[in-house]
Amino acid sequence: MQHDEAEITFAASETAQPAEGNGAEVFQQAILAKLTYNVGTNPAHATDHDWFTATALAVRDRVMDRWMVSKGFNQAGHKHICYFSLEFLIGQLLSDTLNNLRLTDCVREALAGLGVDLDRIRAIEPDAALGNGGLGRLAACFMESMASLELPAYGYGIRYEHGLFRQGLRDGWQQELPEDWLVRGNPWEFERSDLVYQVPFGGSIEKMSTSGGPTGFVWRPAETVQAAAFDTPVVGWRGRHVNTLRLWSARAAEPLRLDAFNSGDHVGALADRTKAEAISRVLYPGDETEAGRELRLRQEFFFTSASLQDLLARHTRLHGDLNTLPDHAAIQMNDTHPALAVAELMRLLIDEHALAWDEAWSITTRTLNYTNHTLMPEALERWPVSLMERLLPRHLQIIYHINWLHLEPLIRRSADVELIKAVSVIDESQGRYVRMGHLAFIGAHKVNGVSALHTGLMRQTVFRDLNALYPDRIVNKTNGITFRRWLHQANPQLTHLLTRELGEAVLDDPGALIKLERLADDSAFQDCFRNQRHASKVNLAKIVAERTGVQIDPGALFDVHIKRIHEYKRQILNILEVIALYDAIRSEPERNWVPRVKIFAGKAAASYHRAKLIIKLANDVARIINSDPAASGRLKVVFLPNYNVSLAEVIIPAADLSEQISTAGMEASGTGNMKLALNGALTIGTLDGANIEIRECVGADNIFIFGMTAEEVETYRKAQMHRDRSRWSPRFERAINLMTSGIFSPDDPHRFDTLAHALSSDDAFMVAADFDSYWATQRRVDELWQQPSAWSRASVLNTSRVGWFSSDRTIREYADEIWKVPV
Ligand code: B1H
Repeated sequence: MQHDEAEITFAASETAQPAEGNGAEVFQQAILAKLTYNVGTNPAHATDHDWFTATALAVRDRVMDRWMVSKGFNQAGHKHICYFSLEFLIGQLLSDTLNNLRLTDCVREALAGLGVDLDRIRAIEPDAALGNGGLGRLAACFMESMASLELPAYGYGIRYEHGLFRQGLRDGWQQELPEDWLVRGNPWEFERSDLVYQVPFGGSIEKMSTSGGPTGFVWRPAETVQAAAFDTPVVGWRGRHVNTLRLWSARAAEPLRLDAFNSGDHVGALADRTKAEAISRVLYPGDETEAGRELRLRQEFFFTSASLQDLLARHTRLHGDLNTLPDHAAIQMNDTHPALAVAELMRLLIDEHALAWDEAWSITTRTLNYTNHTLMPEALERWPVSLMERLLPRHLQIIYHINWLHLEPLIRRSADVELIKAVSVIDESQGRYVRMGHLAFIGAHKVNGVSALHTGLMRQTVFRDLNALYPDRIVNKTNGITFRRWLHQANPQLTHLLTRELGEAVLDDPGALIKLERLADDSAFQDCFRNQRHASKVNLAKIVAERTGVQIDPGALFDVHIKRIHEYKRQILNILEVIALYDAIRSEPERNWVPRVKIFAGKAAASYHRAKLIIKLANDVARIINSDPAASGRLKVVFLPNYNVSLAEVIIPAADLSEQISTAGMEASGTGNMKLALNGALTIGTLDGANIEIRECVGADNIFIFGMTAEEVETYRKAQMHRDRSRWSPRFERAINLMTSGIFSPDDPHRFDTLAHALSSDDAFMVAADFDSYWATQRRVDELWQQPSAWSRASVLNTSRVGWFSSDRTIREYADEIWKVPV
């Protein structure tokens, strides 16, 4: 969507401008002014952090006018998108903002004139780590793409005081350390002290009118928590459009009970405050594991309710009639975490705005949409009915009625009881639970999966029966990533090469990357391509040395496995291959082994003991191999601590091989796979998630596919073959024996017995079954690496052919088929 230029000029000239122009000198003055008047220091005494804050504030000024114009545009009657997400994994913002405003060089020069190095001060910015992994990062990429496509959009979430924990390693064991990104202030956000909503909890409901049906009730909550808004501008490409990320912070309605305080109960006086503020205190660190805790439900309702109240207030102010809500707003629920929106929107419309049930239901189901991100049973949210009754009694009542209207036609036509049980929002198989996926599905206009395979599996498995009842509701929207962050900003060396060969247009149009294909066989270009990659690898080697003390050779093959640690992602398959390779190197030291560096990074959920043991295994294996002269120059193993967005930005441009080796059918999409391929890494992967579509784009010759397909996994499981140890290959057996021999854990030889036991009793993730295929495919990787020109060709083809994975494409599809807004 294009702005009306006249509208922009008019609105911009109405507002106060910061000093005109973007020259380095002007910027220098602006930074100095911020340093003096906002930070309160001077160049002689300024710390790097002071310089960072002053720079961020000066840059932020350049966003304000366009933000105001965009806000006017967003509210001028255009349909807007509200992206509801419990996670926004943003990372740092200074580099992103500078890149999108095309101000990086200018600010670098301005700071250099003041004796300050931009790279040094931008490293100081803490990551906004308000997410666990792919789901949260997707939300951040989508926000950036929506701004870049000039699509009116708001992100809604929680302003966690503490984001995802910092990962430390003590003797190879993960330690969770608190993360405190806000302690030194956040220069990007604006507190909207006038924007506060009341979010009720608990209490009881009363029937007010004698008429039957679900209306005419009042909820008398026991407690009310305030949601206070903090806004962050989301700057689109070339600064053309700026959207808002609105995050809610929780506060007590009554921060201090003065009577209690005065009578000497100083702790009790603050009890309400402590309880209320707990809601936005910390991000739940579980990734694809059911949190199932009361505080989590409070978080989910808190942000959903505040966001809906905000949306309805805006709509009422701009348009009056709530019946037109679906014409002016589309809400996207990022997984089921905001699925209470179905009941809360109904409650607000019926109880607070006096609409009839049918009217309210029509509005709700035309406004809400739901994205499913996982089919793993343990990640499907269910809330005990008893908990919901206590915390959200009115919502439970509304959910029962929704469920009744949903099931009644089936009951009337005497449908099969098993079918009714399967599609019911209430799971009564063992105890009583509210199935949030079902609620979201029934309350949504469209339901989408995040890759072609995943969407197909949604239709066949978890949502099979609901899909039969609502056959057009499920659609596929394969994930994407923003190239502004994951190519232009993270990899300036490659970007420079691309613009040199393809012109600046490649920055605006990811489709233009395809023109690189003609250079894939050009040896001079291949040299340039290898040179820029080498520079990134030197940079990563330096960071590895600083953070782990391990020296790695930038000439070796960098084999990278970076993501959350989870059994289905199969880091252990990779580690067992490392063990087997080490074993082979020791038995045949004279062979011409390809020098490899295995690089791991990722966090494990704090309570996921097996994942934490896998981290320890990686570290133990690394320690032994890295100190063995027999492996020297051939194999190194590195576990880089505290994987986060900023570290990903350093690792990805330096990766030669991208490990995407989940058990087929289990990784809904993956997005790291796209980032790595875009930056020229070849993928070794299973036919899972978006790997399948990556293969279609890059061509089967330019990707290493191995292992069972999702269908084969199903068959294998049904035949119980994953429980059959006699199927183990000798090489796999030997790797397991080495793991449990104590050579990697002489201090505790039995340390990894539980891992081995899990693999031998119930190899749920098919590690043994896929091992030989993985090993053989890794040897094909070795062969290709030994032909530098063939490797570079494949690498160039990866970069040139993955333009389709731009999140701009994904957002266009959502806009077109789900939100029905023009782009
Ligand atoms: C994904 C999650 C997730 N799927 C529960 N599900 C969470 C579930 O805190 N929780 O309770 C947190 C996260 N995350 C990921 O979404 C998929 O595993 C990836 O395959 C996918 O690429 C990503 C984005 O769609």
